[in-house]
Amino acid sequence: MLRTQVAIIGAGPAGLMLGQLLHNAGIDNVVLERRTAEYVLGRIRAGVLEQGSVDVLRTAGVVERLDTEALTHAGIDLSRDGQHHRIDFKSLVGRTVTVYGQTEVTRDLMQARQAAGAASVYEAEVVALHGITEQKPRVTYRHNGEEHELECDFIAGCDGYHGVSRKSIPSSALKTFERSYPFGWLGVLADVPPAWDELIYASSARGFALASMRSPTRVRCYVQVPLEDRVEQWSDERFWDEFKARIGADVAARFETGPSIEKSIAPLRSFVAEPMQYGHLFLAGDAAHIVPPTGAKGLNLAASDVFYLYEALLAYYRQGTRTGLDGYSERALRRVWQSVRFSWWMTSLLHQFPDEDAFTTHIRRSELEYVFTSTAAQTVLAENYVGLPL
Ligand code: RFL
Ligand code: PHB
Repeated sequence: MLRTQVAIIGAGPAGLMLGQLLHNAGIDNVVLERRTAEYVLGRIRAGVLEQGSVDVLRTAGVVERLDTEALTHAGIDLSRDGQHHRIDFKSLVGRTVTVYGQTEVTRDLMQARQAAGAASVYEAEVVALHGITEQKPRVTYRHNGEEHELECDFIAGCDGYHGVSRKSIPSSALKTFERSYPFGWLGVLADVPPAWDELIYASSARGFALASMRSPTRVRCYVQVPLEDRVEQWSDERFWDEFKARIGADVAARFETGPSIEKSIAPLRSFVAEPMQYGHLFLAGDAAHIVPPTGAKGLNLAASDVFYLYEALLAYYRQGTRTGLDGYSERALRRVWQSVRFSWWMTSLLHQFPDEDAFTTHIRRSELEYVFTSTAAQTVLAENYVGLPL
């Protein structure tokens, strides 16, 4: 049987960030990932990092490429029916965000882990967690057609929403909170220069659209679609026509589109599981919570969870204190709910809700108007978007 100090399930950003922080601190860990590294890198997801997340990556020593290639954005554009309003983070709260794809974060972390010689097993599906409440928990996983066992002090469940970790907590010990939204986001990645300097969050009568980017030569764009829609129904041409109709005539007129290199639909949902720990198992990232992408918080919450868990494990191995570990869930959840609230608010503010009554539509319009005209309201948005302190 293999043995390590911390068994990390999942090589998404949460698992890889934790692995690097622990490795640098001399705490032995093994990362078990169900998919291949290439598959993990092929999933196109988030694109915006809060300063706190960049700081975590800096602590992990994985910022060399980020420091030269990432884009710094000092604001976003909120538009309604093609009318643009800039939310100036720099002047409102004195902070900025970093535009750098989740794929790049993951790639950098994978390379750093490989260079450090830390153990990762890909195509290793964890099938069960054993003895979570005992001194020496174990995880069993399937790799190359054989079953293997890994014994550890702690298990970090960084295996996303569909992983086994959360499901291993007895349902009597877990409370879940959920809200699904009646729409999804259709996203397209394309190698064309963005016709916008900052991200545009666009509310329009046809539905929400987001103009984002990955680099000066690559865009990531989204449109709100009905839940029933399938990617096959959306040719590139149809997507770009719809995107242009929502984003504003000025931007549409100067934007040269190109063929998509990735296209996918994701449903929007809020989900929280409490507590984020059980015995020697600690959940981090999407394993414990999901937010709709409108607030750009999913990846950033993974980073803050991991940072709290890292501090707690460090205190345990360096000073022998358990207080950090005991308080992990409470500390992490406080920040999680702030981001859940903000993501829900941004989603409610900017999307078209089918079958909504006229009163609610008026309230939504009025709220957006308030954000456009009130510095106080803009400050609230900016403070949350750039990220609350860790
Ligand atoms: P991840 O990235 O899902 O990684 C979990 C990893 O665990 C592996 N795994 C297992 N490994 C071994 N054994 C098992 N039994 C396992 N079960 C699962 C999985 O293969 C996977 O590699 O979770 P993590 O690390 O917590 O990171 C969280 C972020 O990925 C997530 O919050 C964001 O990407 C959310 N998100 C978005 N956030 C944004 O801010 N902006 C976006 O545009 C955005 N788009 C998205 C998204 C999440 C999506 N999902 C989860 C459906 C689009 C999608 C489609
Ligand atoms: C992205 O670039 O994929 C992105 C950016 C901001 C969001 C969501 C997604 O709020």
